Amino acid sequence: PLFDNVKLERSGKGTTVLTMCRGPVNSLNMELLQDIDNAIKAAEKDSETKALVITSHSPKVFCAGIDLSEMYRPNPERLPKFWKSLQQMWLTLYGTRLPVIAAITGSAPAGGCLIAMGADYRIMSEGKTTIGLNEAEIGITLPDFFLQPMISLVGPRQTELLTTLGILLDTKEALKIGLIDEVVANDQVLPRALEQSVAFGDVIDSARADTKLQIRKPILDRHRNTLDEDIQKFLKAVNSETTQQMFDNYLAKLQARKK
Ligand code: CO8
Repeated sequence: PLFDNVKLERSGKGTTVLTMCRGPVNSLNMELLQDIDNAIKAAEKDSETKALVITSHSPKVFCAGIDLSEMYRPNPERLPKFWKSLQQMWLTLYGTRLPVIAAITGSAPAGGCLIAMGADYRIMSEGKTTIGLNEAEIGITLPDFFLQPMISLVGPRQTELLTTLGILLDTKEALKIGLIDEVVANDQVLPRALEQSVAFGDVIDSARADTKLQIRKPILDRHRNTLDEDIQKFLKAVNSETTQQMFDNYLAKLQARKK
């Protein structure tokens, strides 16, 4: 295989499926972020690929967000490289000319929601799954590039309400406010995503992609122009003892929930 943490497969009819497969929950460490970035670039270069579906190997979890071990008592040399790989993956995903359908087979908190928001269309499985930006629950301030795509999808009011309270939405609520576009049975998520990808892939490419990027340009430019500022904020936050203590508490809470 080309990548350790993602599978990239043509599915016929011009769609390539990118499956995140970093068990158990696709938490985003540097290697997974780099693999997602490089896999999207590989799909872009493939002349047979007209659309991309992004999904998870797990029927329960789409992506658990950032791997907390990258930020908890971090390796100081790796930390900036890790964050750069997230910034870069985001530029590639949000800015790709390919139409991207997120086949959200399970929960998508925090960074998992970010990946879903990078897509052009979101299909999520019904059930006990949740999606949203819950960083406030941990006690960390959301980076600007997490907020902007949510504002663009659900508007400033809903974004402010949900992110300041750190709320994760169930699929019904997420659908109602437009954070996702469809809810289907778990085993129908991928088939529906493939169907929808063909609909996007069939539109005259230049018109579709140029229009998409025209809409996304202000957000992409804003991110490109503040990469350094964003990394400094991140390093300052993670390197503070207060943040580290909040991670202590949050990790204990996650463990306790399982008992
Ligand atoms: N990072 C690392 N490990 C994780 C993460 C994670 N994000 N999420 C889960 N795991 C681990 C669990 O600890 C567990 O490990 P073990 O089996 O060794 O105890 C294993 O993965 C399986 O997890 P669960 O048993 O909890 O699996 P469930 O299927 O019951 O639940 C969930 C899956 C819903 C994904 C649940 O694990 C969960 O809620 N995880 C936490 C999600 C979260 O809050 N992520 C936030 C990350 S922060 C972020 O993405 C953005 C931060 C950006 C700003 C930074 C500025 C400072």
